[in-house]
Amino acid sequence: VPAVYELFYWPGIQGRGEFVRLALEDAGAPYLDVARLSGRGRGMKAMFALMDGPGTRVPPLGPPFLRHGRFVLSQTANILLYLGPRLGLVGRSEPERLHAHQLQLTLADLVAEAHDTHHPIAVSLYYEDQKAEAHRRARHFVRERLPKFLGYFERVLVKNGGRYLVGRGHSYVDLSMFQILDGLAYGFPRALTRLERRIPRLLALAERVRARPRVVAYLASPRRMPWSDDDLFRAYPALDQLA
Ligand SMILES: N[C@@H](CCC(=O)N[C@@H](CS)C(=O)NCC(=O)O)C(=O)O
Repeated sequence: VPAVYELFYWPGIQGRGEFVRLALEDAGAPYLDVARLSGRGRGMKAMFALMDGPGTRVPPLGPPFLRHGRFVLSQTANILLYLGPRLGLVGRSEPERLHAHQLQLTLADLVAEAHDTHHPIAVSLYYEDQKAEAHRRARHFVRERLPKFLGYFERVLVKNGGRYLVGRGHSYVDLSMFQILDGLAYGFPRALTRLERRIPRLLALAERVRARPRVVAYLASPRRMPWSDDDLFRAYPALDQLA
């Protein structure tokens, strides 16, 4: 019997865990969202115990991480590199898998830069204690970095035929692109609206992903947590300034 997938991530936010959740959900894979459960071997305590546990050969610096049998693996893109072939969410050839990974790592860079708009100086400080720097950082993000990243992914998509970001079919990269556009619509609605006509194929891709039956079911379920201002993307209007 193949071991059930166990995801470990902060309960209460979508965060980086959501890229892994979406893949598991879209594939209809049995999994446990361990830190959100209670009982023996579950919850946040279990998450911390595993991070520092003697059985964890290479400990993660932080969540998300995945346990599959006795194998523990962290880094979002790395987890998806592992899950992709097992869930049928990437093509078969090595070049295609590595290109999917390339795109996923680039999405992770975008996620980090979006995060750093509200935490430009230190993750350990509140947004309120780094507001001036946050505003300055966000201005460059919205004007320079976001158009660059989204323009890049639009080009990649068009070059690949316009339907999928990589290979000949749906992949975890398409799911992650959907998730990021959903987060941007929450955190940077004005900036995204301004860019809309430059990324028509990406937006169409996100709508196709949103309409996938298992994604529809997942988004309507209590397993999908709402966006909030404790998350990667935050609805701070001061950061969503175009001028
Ligand atoms: N590059 C890693 C980043 C992981 C990460 O930053 N995790 C956050 C939560 S989303 C965390 O709790 N990190 C602990 C820390 O950096 O101290 C990934 O993509 O998985």
